Amino acid sequence: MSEGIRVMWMRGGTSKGGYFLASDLPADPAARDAVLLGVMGSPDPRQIDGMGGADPLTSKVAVVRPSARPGVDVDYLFLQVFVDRPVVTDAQNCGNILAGVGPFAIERGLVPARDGETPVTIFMENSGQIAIARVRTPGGVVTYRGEARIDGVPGGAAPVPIEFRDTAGASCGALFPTGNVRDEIDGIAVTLIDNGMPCVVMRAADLGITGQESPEALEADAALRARLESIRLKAGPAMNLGDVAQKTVPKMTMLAPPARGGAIGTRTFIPHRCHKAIGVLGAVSVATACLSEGAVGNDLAVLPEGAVKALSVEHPTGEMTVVGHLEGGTVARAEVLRTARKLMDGVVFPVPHAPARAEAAAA
Ligand code: NQM
Repeated sequence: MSEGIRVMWMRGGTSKGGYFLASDLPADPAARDAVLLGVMGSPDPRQIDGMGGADPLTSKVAVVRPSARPGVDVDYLFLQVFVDRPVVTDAQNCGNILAGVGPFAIERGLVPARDGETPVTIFMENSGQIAIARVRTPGGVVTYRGEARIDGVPGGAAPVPIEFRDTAGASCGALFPTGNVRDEIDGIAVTLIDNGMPCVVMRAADLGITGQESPEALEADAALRARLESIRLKAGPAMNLGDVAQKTVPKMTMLAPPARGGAIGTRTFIPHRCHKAIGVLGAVSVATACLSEGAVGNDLAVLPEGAVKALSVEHPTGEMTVVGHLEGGTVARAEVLRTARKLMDGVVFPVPHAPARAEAAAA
């Protein structure tokens, strides 16, 4: 394809990617994915011929359309474009890219802005769940400026609080898809959990690390990565995800006691690169494990009192606070604070013949 495609490039939380109207992309998923590989410049470890930033966190796409569902404003499909493989997957959701969906939908005229703040109700197609994002719109215009700070992003921006409902078991069918709060794989105690993101939760100490190492140090540890992948490939079918060799789920989170006054320390492989922070729904799932009696993490976490639990989830570049509302001992809904920023709005020119390149690279 030699013609340009309309796109908005945005930072959503601690991720970055292209936001498209569904009507601006090919309707056929294979043709769409070929275009998106070309947009990002994949497969190539440097993504030099595209917009991707040579990191899974900056090789992301949101496809947004008006929703036909009652009470819902827009449908959002998240697509992860692999950096170095010719693969585009919808097998996971992304709560960071989600933070830009509300502002994008208002800016593209899909949702009328109110004066002050505009709630945008979003159906997340990947997991079939609803999120409500509150976007700051003084005078009926989206503003990205503000004082809200999230770790992993320099400076302040307008807050985008997001509420998640009914996230339990979205991808795996149940919060604890094996029916157990704790299992064992390769001799390691694991909690297999899905509260919006399928995650394998382990104790860092059980894998011979402190859980305070840098992402670079952990990525350089080939033996650790091999152990994690062995556990992940076994966890996938056990979590009703099937063969996960070519999937970006489940995420692999190693827990340690908090080191900076938070509730829990985390290091997360997503699943082959170590996250510089932690994913949003990943953090919701990990926080839920910490709040579940008998789960890995429940005995490590420093938990606040009360039915509304604000858990500060520590990660390599700071922390993310997940507010869990408990009902009957389980997390009924969760909230996180994110920010987003429009970086550019224009036309992208994907590398032509991306499918042919993709096949050549896969061969
Ligand atoms: O868990 C990274 C991110 C994510 C996903 C990943 C996310 C989430 O930081 O909801 O946000 O785990 O692949 O954007």
